[in-house]
Amino acid sequence: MNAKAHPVTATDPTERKPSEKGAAENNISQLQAVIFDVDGTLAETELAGHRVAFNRAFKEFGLDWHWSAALYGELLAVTGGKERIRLYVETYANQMLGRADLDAWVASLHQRKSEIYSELVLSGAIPLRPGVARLIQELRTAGIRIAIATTTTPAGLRSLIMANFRHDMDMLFEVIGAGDIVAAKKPAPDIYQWVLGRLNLPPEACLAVEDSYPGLAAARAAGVPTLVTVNGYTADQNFDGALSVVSDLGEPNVPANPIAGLPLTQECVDLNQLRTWHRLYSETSQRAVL
Ligand code: XBP
Ligand code: MG
Repeated sequence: MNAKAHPVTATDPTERKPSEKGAAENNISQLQAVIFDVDGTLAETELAGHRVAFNRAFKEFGLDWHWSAALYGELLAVTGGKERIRLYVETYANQMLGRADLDAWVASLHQRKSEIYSELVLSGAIPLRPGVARLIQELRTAGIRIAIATTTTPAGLRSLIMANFRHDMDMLFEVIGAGDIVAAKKPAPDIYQWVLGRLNLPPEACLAVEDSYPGLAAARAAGVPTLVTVNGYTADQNFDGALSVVSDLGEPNVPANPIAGLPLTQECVDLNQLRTWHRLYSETSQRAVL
């Protein structure tokens, strides 16, 4: 296990005027929004969801490709389904690189994969991870703003949310940053910057929940303190710089396990725990700039 977390760092507020600085410090000392990743964080979608959908789409397109569980783990190094198909072509099927219509062909293959994924998810095949529904409900009740920052397509997300919450995603999440809405996918910070812009909040007023190294890197590059909930594909990744790393969000009768970073002081991650971590983060940030 390579997961460890380092002390959090602050953005440099010295560029702000004193009055702005005071306002910003007030803002960041209170948790105002939680930004969730989707795949691997809300649900274990990769192995039995996206991977299966890719393989079914390959068959329909007459391809003899098969992404095993292990190969898919390698391909997860790249985020985004179209980008992942391209990585496979470049690494294992480079005879396809000669196709003049490669971009359009990849897009249509991915489009079909996305339809299959939605059907799979709507059939109820992919449940939420422990604690996800509980925490989202608690945040809603407390008036904490909730957003999404994901590389997956909006259609797939809509299906996942509909299947598990019986609500349209726009009812649950105030801001949804998904798919190709930004050009550079995680680990680039763009999707987090886009979401922060829509929330009109500084990154320090938010917490991100991620499951992977590319997700953590994206959130950190945007300045958002990040909780990591690991899963089978990501448990051995490097989580340096995470605020805290835990096994999952846990449930009152099925506690989460602490892994690294700020300690889990309760049996599961709830709003109180998030506020405690965020307060410790804000205090560290403010001390670092004094
Ligand atoms: C994870 C991803 C996604 C999915 C596939 O996204 O990298 O690309 O594996 O989804 P995140 P699409 O963790 O940011 O939610 O095929 O819809 O791109
Ligand atoms: Mg993820």
